[in-house]
Amino acid sequence: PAKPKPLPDYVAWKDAQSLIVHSATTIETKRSAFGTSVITPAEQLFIRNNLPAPDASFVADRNGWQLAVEGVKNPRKLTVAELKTMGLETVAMVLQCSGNGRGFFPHKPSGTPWTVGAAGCVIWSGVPVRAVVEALGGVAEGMRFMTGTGGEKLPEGVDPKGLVVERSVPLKAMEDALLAWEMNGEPIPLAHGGPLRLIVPGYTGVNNVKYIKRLAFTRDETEAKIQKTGYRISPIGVKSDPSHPSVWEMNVKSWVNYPNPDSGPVPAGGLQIHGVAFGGVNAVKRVEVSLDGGKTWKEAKLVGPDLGRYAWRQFVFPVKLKPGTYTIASRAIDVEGNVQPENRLENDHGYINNSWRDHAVQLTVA
Ligand code: MSS
Repeated sequence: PAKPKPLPDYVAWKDAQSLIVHSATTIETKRSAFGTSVITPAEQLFIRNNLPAPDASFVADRNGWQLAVEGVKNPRKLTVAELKTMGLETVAMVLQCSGNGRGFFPHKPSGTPWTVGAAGCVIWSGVPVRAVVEALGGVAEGMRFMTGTGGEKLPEGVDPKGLVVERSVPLKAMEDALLAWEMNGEPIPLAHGGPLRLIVPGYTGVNNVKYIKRLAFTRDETEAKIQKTGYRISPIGVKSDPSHPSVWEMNVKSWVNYPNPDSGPVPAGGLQIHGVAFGGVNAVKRVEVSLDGGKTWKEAKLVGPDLGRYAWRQFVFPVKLKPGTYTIASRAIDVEGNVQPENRLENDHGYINNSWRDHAVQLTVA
């Protein structure tokens, strides 16, 4: 096997053993590294940057970081210090890249071939966007989207629209959105968007804009390339354009973390199959496990703390297995009755894969 790539400097503090370095800006958590205590430690959390990560000057004065709020009755700039006086909420949330599971698409879409590890469940603290909007007189009339702009310095001489990480989500997403400065009990690491990040619970990774410098309520979606033609669901072979649906809300999904492709053959006897399940914007209701590739299913046990509708649940399925080979799959059902499907939604860029068949694992019991 190829020698694993070392961690790039800006994330040298991460746990190399738990990670797969695809590139300096795309780093995945190993399936075998996900534990069973719900929260993903920062050291193990995946990284995805569309632009190179900014330098440490961004977090030199965290409280002095400025956010411009526009599209409200009284637009103004606010520092993080001011935001901290305006409200405080905490949310546990699955942060998942739109392309998580892309590695299972047989047409080999361009982009990182993530399997399960472009995801984690993390806790964010910050001020509710609602509270900020209220303090600034409310959303201006006719606005339909909430648009966040990443603070990366863009190279000169190029059209900023082509590069800027700027995403629009439907206005209703504002209800549970946060402007967060803390993750898992610490100031948000620069690599994960400190000093200030827009958190849109239930929406895929790209909508959670790091180092946010502008929050605007807008009539239309941004013209930025990452929104206009990027992160849309188009048929295989068809270039995405604004007529294709944007990647916004996550869908119901689960996968088994143990056993996994790294765990190898296990001896006959008792085994605790475990994994994670989440419903995107809905809480997950139950999880079923199959040992025979989806022919028969039995209900798994949800274990560990329930950290709310946006977090994932751990599930456990205790079994006693005789020697043989097994195809172990899990299937989540959310509170709205949405069932994780057998098959992926085929699409050119390989987004939002929640197929239980793709995520199944082979196990040999000796
Ligand atoms: N933000 C910014 N500012 N920049 C960039 O690049 N990216 C995205 C988000 N945000 C970005 C941002 C993506 S795309 C993702 S996933 C996320 O982020 C990730 O996160 P972390 O923290 O993990 O790295 Mo896909 O859908």
